[in-house]
Amino acid sequence: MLTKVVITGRPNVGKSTLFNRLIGKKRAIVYKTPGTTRDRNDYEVLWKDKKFIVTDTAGWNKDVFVFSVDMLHQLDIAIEQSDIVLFVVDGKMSIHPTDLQIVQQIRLSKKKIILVVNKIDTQAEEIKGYEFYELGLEDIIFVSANHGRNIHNLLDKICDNIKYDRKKKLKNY
Ligand SMILES: Nc1nc2c(ncn2[C@@H]2O[C@H](COP(=O)(O)OP(=O)(O)OP(=O)(O)O)[C@@H](O)[C@H]2O)c(=O)[nH]1
Ligand SMILES: [Mg+2]
Repeated sequence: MLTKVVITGRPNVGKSTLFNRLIGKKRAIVYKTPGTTRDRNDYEVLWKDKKFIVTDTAGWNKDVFVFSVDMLHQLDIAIEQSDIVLFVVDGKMSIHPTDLQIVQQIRLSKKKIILVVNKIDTQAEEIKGYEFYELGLEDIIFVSANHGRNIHNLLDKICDNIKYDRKKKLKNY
């Protein structure tokens, strides 16, 4: 079984843009309006000697500012079906109350979490992203999905958490 990596986070934080960067193609729909992605989107990624499945989750289009029971349910399903959670936040904004709720929910699952502070388009903007350390997550990375900034390091980080390598897997067949 390949490691499953799920991308989650509030609407409009850049999940689909990040997904497209990770798979190296424009496949997920990216749009300025929050709630653009309606369905889950899966793709296999090969990076160095590792392989994993990445999933872009649907945006929560009902009410962006209130974390509803329905959103919680969708989040739970996404987490349950994953091994590693990429929790994406908008580095151009401050921590949103929903971000806190999402972190709490992922933590309960005991799944591996990588906090991806997106929209850090330049080195200078990293300082702004430091406030996300307050979420208390160990693994944090500052990226720009739009510009491809730091995406290689994110791929390395994901792969550091994958136990087997592709060669071993192929040998097993
Ligand atoms: N400046 C900047 N904008 C970005 C970056 N990544 C994404 N965006 C913009 O953020 C907006 C939303 O991007 P999406 O990838 O559709 O966001 P999403 O989280 O998938 O949105 P939903 O599917 O609606 O939840 C688009 O206008 C993107 O161009 C980035 O690294 N920097
Ligand atoms: Mg999307």
